[in-house]
Amino acid sequence: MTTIHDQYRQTFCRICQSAKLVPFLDLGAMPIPNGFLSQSQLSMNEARYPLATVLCPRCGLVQLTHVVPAERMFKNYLYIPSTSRNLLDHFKKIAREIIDSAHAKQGELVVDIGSNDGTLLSFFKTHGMKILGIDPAENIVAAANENGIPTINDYFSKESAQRIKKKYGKAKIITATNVIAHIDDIHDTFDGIRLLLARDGLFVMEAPYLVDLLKKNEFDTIYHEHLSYFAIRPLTVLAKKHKLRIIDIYHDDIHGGTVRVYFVHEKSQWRTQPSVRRFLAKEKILFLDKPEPYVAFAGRVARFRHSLRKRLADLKKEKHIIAGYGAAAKGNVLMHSCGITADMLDFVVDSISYKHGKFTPGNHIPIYPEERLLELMPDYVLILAWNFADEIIAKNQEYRARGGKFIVPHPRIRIV
Ligand code: JHZ
Repeated sequence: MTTIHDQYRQTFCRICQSAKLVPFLDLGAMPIPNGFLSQSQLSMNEARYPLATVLCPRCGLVQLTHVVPAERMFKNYLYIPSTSRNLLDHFKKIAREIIDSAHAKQGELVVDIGSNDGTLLSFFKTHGMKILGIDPAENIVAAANENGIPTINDYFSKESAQRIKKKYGKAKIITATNVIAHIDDIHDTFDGIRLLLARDGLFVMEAPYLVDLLKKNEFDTIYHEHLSYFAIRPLTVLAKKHKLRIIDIYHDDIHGGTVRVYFVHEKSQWRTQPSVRRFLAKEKILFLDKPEPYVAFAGRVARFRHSLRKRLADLKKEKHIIAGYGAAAKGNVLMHSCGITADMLDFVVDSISYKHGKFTPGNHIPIYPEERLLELMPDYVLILAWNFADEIIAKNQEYRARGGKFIVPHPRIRIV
């Protein structure tokens, strides 16, 4: 049964307030993708929310049409980054790089917005920085504090930034990885960043890059938590509105293609690097503020949805056992939008212990620890956490040696 409630429709662009928003993809109503269920919740009515996107041609921001209240999505959160070797290496690398770029000295303050279990901050700590996290997820913040990562259980806002500034002083470095896209009132967040950032400080955000999303058909990274899908141009508009300036940009393969964007106070001494001009020029050539690339993308998505469903249905007709790997939020979007039900996918394995014994939202597929893969030996494994496909395949050589096959959905469906 479909009930849609307590979300609201976005009628103005989140960054530039333009009312002219162009729709281009509608994936239909579905449960929030991190809304994993316990056995006792299976019989309850699950709320479903629309999942559709629009482009703002004025500033170039791609955004969702509907906003689900943050309280519903982030208060009790089951996602933690620290179970991926790749992510740990990535965070270790960027902590070092950011410290070097900021010319930060030991003991200066680093604040991480949406700090989750404190993985990124732990690397700043090993370099002798003073650290502070802020995150709304009660369950995860408790664990972070127990593990020696001082973390405030709150949303980052102008108001909480004011409190942090009063108690800890200004921050030399502020980081925000995979969280700015999750925030509805982005102007309040940027007001807070401006207020808390030291005069010569660096604010570094990471977010999935819109160009990768379009190019590699990563439509399943579109979900309720991700309210915005960033290219650089809309970020320059946002920075300007808050008297900040983008000075450097890096691209990484993590999460299917991510940009790391360095912001400083507009009037500070920092020199703007050529990378900024390069990214903006590339985006211009791709016509990212015009509807055409998005219409083409929507067409590719429709074809993909049909073909993945058909592939799995054919395998099922041949009586194969199929499992999913990685109970990722994006995996739930993939399953819903392709119509993959519990009679097509027998179970999902995942490395995060919080998810074990739970069921995927909407289609109610049981989630087991990764170790059960060899015990149950499905014929095929659909990699739902496809952004970690290489890591997952590499650590499951025994499954392959015994004849098991992986299905990798992106950038095109292939069997390994
Ligand atoms: P993963 C999250 O999305 C949530 P999700 C969030 N909204 C966001 O913005 C993006 O990240 C970036 C499992 N796994 O990271 C762990 C294994 O089982 O792609 C996770 O449940 N074995 C903040 O949820 C899932 O896969 C492994 O070896 O789409 C991966 O989820 C590895 C590496 C992962 O994010």
